[in-house]
Amino acid sequence: MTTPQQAIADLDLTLPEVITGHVNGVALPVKEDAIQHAVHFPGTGEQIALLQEDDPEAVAAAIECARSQFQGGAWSQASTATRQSVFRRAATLIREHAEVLGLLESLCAGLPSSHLAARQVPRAADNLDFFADYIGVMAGETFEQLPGYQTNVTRQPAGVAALFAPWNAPLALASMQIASSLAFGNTCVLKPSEFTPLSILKLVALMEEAGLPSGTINVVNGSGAVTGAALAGSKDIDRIAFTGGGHTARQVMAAAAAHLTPVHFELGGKSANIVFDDADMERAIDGSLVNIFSNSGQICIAGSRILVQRGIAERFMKDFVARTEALIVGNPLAAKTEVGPMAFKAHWHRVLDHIERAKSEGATLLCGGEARTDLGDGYFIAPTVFQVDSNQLSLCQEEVFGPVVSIQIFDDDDDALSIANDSRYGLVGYCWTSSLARAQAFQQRLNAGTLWINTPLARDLRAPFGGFKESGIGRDGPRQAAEFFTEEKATITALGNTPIRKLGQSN
Ligand code: TXE
Repeated sequence: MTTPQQAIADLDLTLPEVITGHVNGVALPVKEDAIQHAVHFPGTGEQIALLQEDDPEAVAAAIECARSQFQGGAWSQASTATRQSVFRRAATLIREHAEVLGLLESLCAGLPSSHLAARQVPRAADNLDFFADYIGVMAGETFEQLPGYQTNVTRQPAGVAALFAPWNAPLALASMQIASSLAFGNTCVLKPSEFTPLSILKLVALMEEAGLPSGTINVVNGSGAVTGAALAGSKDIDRIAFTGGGHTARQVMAAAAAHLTPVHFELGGKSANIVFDDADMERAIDGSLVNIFSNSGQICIAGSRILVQRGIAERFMKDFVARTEALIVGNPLAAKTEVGPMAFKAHWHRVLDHIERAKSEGATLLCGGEARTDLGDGYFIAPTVFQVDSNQLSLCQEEVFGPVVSIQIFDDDDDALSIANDSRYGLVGYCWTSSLARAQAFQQRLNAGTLWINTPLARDLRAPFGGFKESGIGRDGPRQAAEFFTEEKATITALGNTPIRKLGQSN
């Protein structure tokens, strides 16, 4: 078995004993009296490093650094060509360091490293390239309808952005927050999850190597309650982008309300994966497996509620369960692993609690349903399939965020739609059918930000991404990011001697 130590040595890496924040281009010093959190490798549960918590004073200093960099203009007023070339150089460096980034991500988040190096790490590079392209073609607006006047609408960067990255896909998601704020000239203070700090620090180092001025991205580390709360509650930030859970989002929003700081939220989902009776069965099974078991189910777009039409239900369930039982669960550093552990121990317990609750609420267990303690001390859970009769079970209403899926049988399209929409979330949906008309009719009535038809995730960065209801506020996307991370401004110019009312001349 590949151990973390072996994988680290193979890539000639050295992990810091104590991970600290990164402000103004340098790692913060280790302080004797600071609180430290242990960072564990979820594949074995062993401690791989310590994380130093940044207290409110350290957070304030990071914000001040981002502010002074913003006001200094080295990034906020850099030409578009400069920002494009830094992004593109950083994207190239990310691709060159894909293996290292994949390993660092895997060491903290427990995602299979081969999957990371092949998919999620390149995605971080793609995010930067995409925004580099976008800022090269985005335009302001001009209105000429008012006779004698010309109106120009332009944008300027909002200022300092506070970015909160989650632990389930830190690189892919933090890089989207970084790209969509920095592209328009903002600076930022980024807080990674306390469980997954390593890959993000490397990403920031690569961006600085690519020419990003020091102080443009500052990283603070620590728990949500201390470091996160200090950042979210600061009066000196101009925007908050948060990816995480709804419970935390409510706290962040309450903190932001004190200063009316605009928020952008990418939260959870309980997405329906609908298999109609005219679906290509093999494709539907392949896709449904990917939709729930990618990232061990720790993914906001998980297709965690499979709805299958009665006529094909028996065959679908039989094949789906057989393939689920054949999934390779194990060490995320092993090349063949398909399903890794949960990212951290408390989350492992949380997912196991969901499973027990589903059993006690009467869901029928078709496979899995337990921890894989036979695999050692890692946070493994057997991929789990339940059959349910009701969408009201907590299993169908609450985001489990693990390798756990429910299957419910439906009779007709209206039935499927009403189950799919019966959720406080509305992030995405998937449907499998050979009738495009059927899929389109479904698309018009599904309350979700994205519908994938006959495919698992295929991300088009041009399209908006985000959710209805409790799945979030706002959308990722180029135009949407421009709207959120800039202040829009109108300038109205008289083109000649347009009349002006004469006041003070009544005598
Ligand atoms: O992460 P949290 P949690 C969902 C998933 C999961 C649930 C809870 O269902 O089970 O959320 O996740 C920081 N002020 N998603 O609680 O709390 C924290 O340090 C400011 C969906 O384990 O959302 C971390 O950096 N910040 C999701 C970040 O918030 C605070 C991804 C996210 O942590 C804070 C992750 C505070 N008071 C979980 N408290 C997705 N959309 O992909 C915590 N934080």
